[in-house]
Amino acid sequence: MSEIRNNWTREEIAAIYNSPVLELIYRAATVHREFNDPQEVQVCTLLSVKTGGCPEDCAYCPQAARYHTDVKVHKLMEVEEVLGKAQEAKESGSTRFCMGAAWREVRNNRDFDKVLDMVKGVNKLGMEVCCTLGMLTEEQANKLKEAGLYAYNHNLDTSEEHYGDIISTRTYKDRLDTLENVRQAKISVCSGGIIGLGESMEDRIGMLHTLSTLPEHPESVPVNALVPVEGTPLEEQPRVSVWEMVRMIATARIIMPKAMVRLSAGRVRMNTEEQALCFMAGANSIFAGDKLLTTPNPNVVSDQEMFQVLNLKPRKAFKEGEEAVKFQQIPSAQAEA
Ligand code: SAM
Ligand code: DTB
Ligand code: SF4
Repeated sequence: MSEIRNNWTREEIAAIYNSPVLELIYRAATVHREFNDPQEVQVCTLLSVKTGGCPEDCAYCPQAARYHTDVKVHKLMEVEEVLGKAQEAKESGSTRFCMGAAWREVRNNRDFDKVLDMVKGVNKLGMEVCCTLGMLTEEQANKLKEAGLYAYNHNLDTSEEHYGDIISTRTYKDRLDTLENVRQAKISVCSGGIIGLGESMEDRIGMLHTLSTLPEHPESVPVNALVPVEGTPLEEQPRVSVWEMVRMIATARIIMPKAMVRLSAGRVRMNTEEQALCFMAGANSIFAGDKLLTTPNPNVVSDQEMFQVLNLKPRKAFKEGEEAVKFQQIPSAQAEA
């Protein structure tokens, strides 16, 4: 039985990351089976509840006010409208609903009170409710927990060494402090990063090292492939190869065996076979719905078809409670294998 370790060294992680790719996938698939049901994949839906106009300078992000992108600024949505979207997501088979806001940090104002109401409402629907709102204080994390927040997403994005080339308006330590505030409030931690930002292999290993040596591993680790957006400094970045995605996912799976490893942004440019390799390598969660926050994502029907072809089943909310069977049962989906 593999053990859960928080003392991985960079050298150990590099050796795993650089092992022959088919051996790497085999090892990750083996570890995956020790801790998780390999057929089970969590289906999450994202909603941008406050879009664009962000004061930060994250080089990849279409929502930063300083870059000229096609994203239309939208103030915080109304609670009822958000709950309607959550209900729709639930009906299409999602069990986790994640609300994102283009904020640097949460402020103690009326908008935050509104977000707390959204959290309460989504929780009542029986979905796992997640938010990604930027930096949080301990007190704000406690308030979100009281409102029923299940998980909080705050990505490290890249290694500490590469961070300054991507974001200058806050520090790596700010990110880690927020993760600590989330952890102390007993909220499930979701933290991962992006590949394709122009980082080196050492940067990828550095990020995985930081995540896997936190006092507790994040419960959820999103691996995003950069979606290059026109108008951002990274618009011209070349596409990452599926093998790089597979190596990241497999390494994350091996060093953080119990985490949900999420195949996040970038799926629109991957076919079913490529995504199957990622599931084989231990990915066990996706975002569903034709939009991530502002960029396109595969539509629900094509994902339902993929689940049927690959014999995957959506994971239930909180691992119990109401069953989400709809996602895999659509009469039109033909197994095209
Ligand atoms: N403003 C908050 C923050 O930065 O924490 C929450 C929203 S922010 C859009 C959430 C995450 O989305 C970022 O940390 C980043 O990892 C990811 N992201 C943003 N733009 C992306 C892109 N173009 N491609 C891939 N991932 C992206
Ligand atoms: C994460 O790691 N990826 C999601 C979620 N957490 C919030 C966001 C991806 C955003 C991709 C760019 C966009 O759609 O704006
Ligand atoms: Fe703002 Fe978040 Fe985008 Fe950075 S990633 S610019 S903090 S919305």
